[in-house]
Amino acid sequence: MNDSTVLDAPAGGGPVGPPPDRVDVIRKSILAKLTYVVGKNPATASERDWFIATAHAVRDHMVDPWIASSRATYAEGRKRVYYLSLEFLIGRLLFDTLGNLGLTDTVRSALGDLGVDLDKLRTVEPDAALGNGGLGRLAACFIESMATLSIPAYGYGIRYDHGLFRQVIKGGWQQEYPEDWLSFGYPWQFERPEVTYDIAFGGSVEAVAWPGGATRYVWHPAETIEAVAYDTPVVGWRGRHVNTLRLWSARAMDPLRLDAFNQGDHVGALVEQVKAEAISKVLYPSDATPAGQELRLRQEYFFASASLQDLIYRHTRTYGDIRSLPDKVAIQLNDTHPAIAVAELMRILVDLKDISWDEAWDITRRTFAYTNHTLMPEALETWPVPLMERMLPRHMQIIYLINAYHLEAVRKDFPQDPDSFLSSVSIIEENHGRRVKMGHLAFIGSHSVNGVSALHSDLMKVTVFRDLHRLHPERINNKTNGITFRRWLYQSNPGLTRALVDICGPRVLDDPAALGALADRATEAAVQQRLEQIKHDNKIALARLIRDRMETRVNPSALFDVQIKRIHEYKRQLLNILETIALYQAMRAQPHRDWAPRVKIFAGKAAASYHIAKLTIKLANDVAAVVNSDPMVRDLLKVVFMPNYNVSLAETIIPAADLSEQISTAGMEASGTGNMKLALNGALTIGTLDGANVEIRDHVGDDNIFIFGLTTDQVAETRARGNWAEAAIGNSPLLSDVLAAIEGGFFSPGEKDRFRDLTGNLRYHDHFLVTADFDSYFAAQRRVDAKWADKRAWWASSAINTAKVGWFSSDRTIAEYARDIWDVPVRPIA
Ligand code: NBG
Repeated sequence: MNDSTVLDAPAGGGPVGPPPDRVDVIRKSILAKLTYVVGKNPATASERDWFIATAHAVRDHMVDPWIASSRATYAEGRKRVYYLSLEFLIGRLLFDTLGNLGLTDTVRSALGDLGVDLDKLRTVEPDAALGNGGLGRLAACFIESMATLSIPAYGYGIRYDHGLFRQVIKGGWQQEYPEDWLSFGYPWQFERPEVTYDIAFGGSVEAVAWPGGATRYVWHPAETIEAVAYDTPVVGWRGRHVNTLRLWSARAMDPLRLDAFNQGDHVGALVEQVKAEAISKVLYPSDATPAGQELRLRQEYFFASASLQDLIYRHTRTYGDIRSLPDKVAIQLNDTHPAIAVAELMRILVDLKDISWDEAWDITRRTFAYTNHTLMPEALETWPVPLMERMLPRHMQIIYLINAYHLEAVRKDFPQDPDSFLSSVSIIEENHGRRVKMGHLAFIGSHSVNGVSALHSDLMKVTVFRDLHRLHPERINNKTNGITFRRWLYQSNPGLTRALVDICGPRVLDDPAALGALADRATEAAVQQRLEQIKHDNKIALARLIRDRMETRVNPSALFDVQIKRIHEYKRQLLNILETIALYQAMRAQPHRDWAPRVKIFAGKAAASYHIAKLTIKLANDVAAVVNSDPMVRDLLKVVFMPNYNVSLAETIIPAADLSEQISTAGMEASGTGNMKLALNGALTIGTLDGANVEIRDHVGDDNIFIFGLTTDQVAETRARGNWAEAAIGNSPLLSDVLAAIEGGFFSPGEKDRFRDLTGNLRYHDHFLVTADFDSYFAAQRRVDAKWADKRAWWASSAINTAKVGWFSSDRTIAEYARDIWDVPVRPIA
């Protein structure tokens, strides 16, 4: 399959196909890497050896533009953006890098000459999963878009030894195994052993009298470890600009205690090292569930402090004066995980750089901006005051002082407001044991606070940040999320990309607005046939994967109905499973009706400690086992739960999807980004008016999306009324039958109670309104069936989805951040 020619063509057309001399150069370079970096000869090299050699050869092509980008930034005195994120869900890099450098065909030919298949190498690259879900993947899309728009930027994060766990499904249950992305080396990164910073913890603070009556605070830490930098170059589209993803690894100051070792205490000699290095050992296994662990706070301070020290060093070396920091530096806090950086910057400015408190605060606020990614109260980080005092005593003092000034201003400006208002805007939570509210710290320490979809940003103003918003009505703004089309269209769906270039012109690769031309031709039979054929080919590829991995056969002509995302109650995979059961029962009752054949595809991981989510996975698998072995629905319905969802699996599922499930309880999904990827690839959305679904509907139009269920306001009203489940179940024979089947052990023969916790929740604590939305969802699914039956209508809608979602490019999102928050210029490609 040679699908990439179109991507290697220069902007605006021109000759295609790699020049032979270029192929020759790359071939020699790959061979040299195989010999001198990997230390193997072609006769004995494995695919992995070839991958490492190829990655090194490709990496070479990023280094000159990388250095040039950095030089130009210095020479022009350009402002830099620093994106601080505890997660970067980058996935594989080979094809993305090749595509952006315009080298895919060259490397394919060079490898072909050597008898090696580039597409096979693609699959041996480990999938770097340094993130849990949407938040981490967004960070990865953003660093690529920043490079594409030639914004000088660094992504800062942690180089976890072990990323998100590997999910294995055994007997229908999720099991977690450690992930090992580094075990064969990671060819994209440069180790920077000379770039290290000391990171301190614990100890005490001494108040020292200073000449002139001032007091200075000196922190005497109990423990110091080192942060070591690892750099991965990130090249933008068309290879114009290269930025850096700098990830920190933790290292003990001394590798071992030699005295203890020599006395025979071999384990004790290593204790310090183990403790220090635990910080970058594993990605914290949480996705919008409470963290509450000391190690997590150590991780947060570790990477915030290392990143700040690094950028301040760069700044002062270039500009001398720290006071110009906000003119030359914008720091974006990706959620509250790096929020401690607010206190750390104040400490550096006041304690180490001798800047007055007021001036330091002004610098801090003008430098930081904060993105909020969730409204769920249980996911908003707070840290117990005693833990903060013990681990970061000086920072705790600084936070108290920030809060004191903040509350003083509030009292002055809002003298008539009651104490409840003061406690609501205070950084310190006094009610459930004293805790530091990191969202409040980030809000108060930033000049901009943004949400990630229009609905989410509006809700922020009336929920979590209602009172802070009253104090600072100009601060909250919206930046609707986006996705990088390079990965989520060009690399994952080359067939569709080629069609779009044919239909919309080559400009479409550089300017997503050009996709609009497809809408004008959405009803043309030839266009529709081509889109259908591309989708069919992608579905065959996915069907093969399903057969190989799960020994289940699915029919590529059936409707592929896809829900792929973290497993969470608010995302309501359970609603989808209940509807699957209802459909199954209906099919069994009337096997000869003209049902639209469906394949229900689920994938996603549950947090290891999240009982209900894990039980939901089990239910999906148990339903799959019954349905898939029932001859009555053989050609009509299949259910598949694909294990170990990750970026690479998403790249195979998304181009093959017909229907995109975005069915969260309204008001709960901050944005969603899978919804954008699926719509771009021509899937129709079935969804609630939640997160970015609302804006997707605005773009594609009501006729090309299946909206159902309660709105945010109706959710609030329903909850206020109470007791909705009983009525919903009582009024819905379908839902009653579904629950009866589960509770009767139909899917768990011999263990009727297996799903008691799920059905019990539905009947008595249906917080996510699954029962309330069930009938409306079932009806929407039947509208899906009807449209599917009318092929012309379906493919017109599919074309319109692709045509109308160009706005969801992360280039657009990043350009908005650049203009409204960072105040940096962008250089668009088109
Ligand atoms: C997630 C939201 C998603 C959103 C991504 C990226 C967290 C805390 N939030 O709806 O749940 O798309 O962030 O903004 O992971």
